Amino acid sequence: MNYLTNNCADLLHEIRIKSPLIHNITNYVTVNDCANAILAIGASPIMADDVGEVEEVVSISSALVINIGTLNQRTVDSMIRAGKKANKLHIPVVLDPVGAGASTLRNETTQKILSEIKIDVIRGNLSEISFIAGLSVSTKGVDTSKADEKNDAEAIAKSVANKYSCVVGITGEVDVISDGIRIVKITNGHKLLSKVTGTGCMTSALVGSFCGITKDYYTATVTGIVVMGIAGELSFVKTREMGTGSFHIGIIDALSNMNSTYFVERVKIDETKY
Ligand code: ATP
Ligand code: TZP
Ligand code: MG
Ligand code: MG
Repeated sequence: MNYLTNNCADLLHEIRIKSPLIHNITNYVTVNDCANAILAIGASPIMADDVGEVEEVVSISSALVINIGTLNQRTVDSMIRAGKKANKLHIPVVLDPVGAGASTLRNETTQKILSEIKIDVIRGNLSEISFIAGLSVSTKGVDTSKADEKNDAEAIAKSVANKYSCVVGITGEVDVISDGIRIVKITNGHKLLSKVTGTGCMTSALVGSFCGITKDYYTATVTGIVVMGIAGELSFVKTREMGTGSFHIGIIDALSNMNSTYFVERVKIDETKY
């Protein structure tokens, strides 16, 4: 077993002991899935987006996840306030730039968040992260576009990680994670994961959960993304005849049964040092 697999497996064990509180400012499409994913992996969710309470809530949390999926003028203000408070208190901040590239509000908000808050991890699809890298994207709303799939995920992850001094996780059929120096590729997952809305949001919520128990955000990001991939594989084994509704619920079941043994047996990571 290599050291990265070993460290990820340790985090998986530790999260159920520490049960960190994870503050989410997220969207109304997948909010319940994110709360259940966080609980299933052993952490504790709080969804709070009113400007009147976000600073207090983030102050008692171990990590903040900002997801712009259904952003509006009111929640953007909350995101900025919560993010600044988290920075002041050295609480890790994860950004899921849902639909970045799709509208002026999403684009300007993504830029505002990245310029006013120190983000520790950005997790998104290739279209969203390509937009952040400054490439022109042919966006298809919140889903990654076919045309952007030709982009070089490894180069983009590395350059965005360096630009914002953070960890970047680009998910898809193959996931690519970089901290600007290291690059890891993950081939866990199942294609049905792209047919259920919220699997990306849940992945970001899981990444946030692991960031709540370690300062090693690179390992936390790898752990969160691999765990979602394995949950997809295990859910498909149980629900293959049934369709995407049962597959969706099977993901939460698999997360709740996840342990270091499943992790070590199934993990498919390939790390390159540059
Ligand atoms: P998109 O909107 O493009 O679907 P997203 O934000 O929902 O993006 P995904 O890229 O779908 O995020 O990632 C969520 C999880 O699904 C990750 O664990 C990823 O590895 C997995 N996944 C997505 N597509 C596939 C695929 N074609 N094959 C295997 N796993 C996949
Ligand atoms: N519209 C706004 S947010 C959202 C949709 C469909 C959910 C996106 O979730 P994910 O995890 O990126 O599929
Ligand atoms: Mg998806
Ligand atoms: Mg997404």
